[in-house]
Amino acid sequence: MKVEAITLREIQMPLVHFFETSFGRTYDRRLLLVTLHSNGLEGWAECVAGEGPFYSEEYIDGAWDVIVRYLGPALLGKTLQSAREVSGLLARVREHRMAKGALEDAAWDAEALEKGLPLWKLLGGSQREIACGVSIGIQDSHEQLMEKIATELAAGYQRIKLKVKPGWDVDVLEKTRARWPNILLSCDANSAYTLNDIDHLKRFDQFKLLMIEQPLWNDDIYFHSRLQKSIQTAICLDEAIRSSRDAEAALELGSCRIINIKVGRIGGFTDAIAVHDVAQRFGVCVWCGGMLEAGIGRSHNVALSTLPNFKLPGDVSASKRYWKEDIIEPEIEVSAHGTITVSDKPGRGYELRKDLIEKLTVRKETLRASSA
Ligand code: OSB
Ligand code: MG
Repeated sequence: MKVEAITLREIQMPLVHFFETSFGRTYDRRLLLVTLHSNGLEGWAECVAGEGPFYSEEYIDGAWDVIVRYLGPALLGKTLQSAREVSGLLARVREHRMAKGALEDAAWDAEALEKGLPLWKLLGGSQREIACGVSIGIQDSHEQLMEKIATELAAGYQRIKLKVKPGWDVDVLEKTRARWPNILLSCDANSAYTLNDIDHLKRFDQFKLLMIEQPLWNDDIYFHSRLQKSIQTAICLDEAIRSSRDAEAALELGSCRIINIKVGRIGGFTDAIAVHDVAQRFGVCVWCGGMLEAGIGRSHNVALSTLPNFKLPGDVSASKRYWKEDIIEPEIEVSAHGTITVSDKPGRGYELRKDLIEKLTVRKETLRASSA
């Protein structure tokens, strides 16, 4: 695969319903799509950097800039045997994992097409049907939240995750458990608490949660190990796990009992698979997180979720929960028992709606190898 050109484009899509976490509310998404052009093939990926640096330090304009200035030039004109070589070529740049991940995953997308293999098989996946859960944001009222939970359970989703923060936590969990005593329930704090909240977090134990996701600082591993010793609820790390080294450190320290894998946060499929493998070695289950992706990122998450240690329902849910119209065809659909069945078609298994993508594009730039 020769990297002849890379196209960046920003598309803008309004969410069907706003999404609120402890770090803020989003109504409209600005999405960076990356296309890698090679021998007439196109590999596509979606950069998961947000509109602002609030989930992590990365954000769409920063990702665009670092790709144009540094990451794109490091790849252009190179001939790759495999997408696995991409991370080595980009390693001189520190961090910027979401930007790197988009380039690497576009290369995986192209490699799957080149080899005529479904992407999930190329990644080493084995599960034909993946289990789906939903992440439900902070709402304007408890009633609105209860309604949303009821809708998702009726749709068949296997696990409900509620976003929490101080002031939107114990009451909300209590109401949910009172109405649905037996569902698989978890919560995600996106770093809204500190060690001063240990007594408060102990109160979560009564709700028999599957896990609490990233309660403490986004970059912390050590203090989560202290917290895990003090609470019964299993901690799941999201933000803090950026590499397989982080995963190993966290599992050795006992900082978590579950890991959320987001391919963008970790910087591409190669390292996401490495985190999956470390967790498997420790006998710890993983699940696939989401970043409010449109269809390209969503289909990549589906492919990753087929690896054998993705044993818990992920945040990989139907396109229609987020978008009036998704940019892929068919859209991601979830069965009445809360699963997605993977396709046997080569590549990501979902066609692009290029006319729609074009219509949504607000900015576009193609980078080419200088001496090509
Ligand atoms: O922490 O998992 C998170 C969305 C944006 C940023 C961070 C997170 C989330 C979600 C949504 O929880 C998951 C989804 O895409 O459905
Ligand atoms: Mg999370």
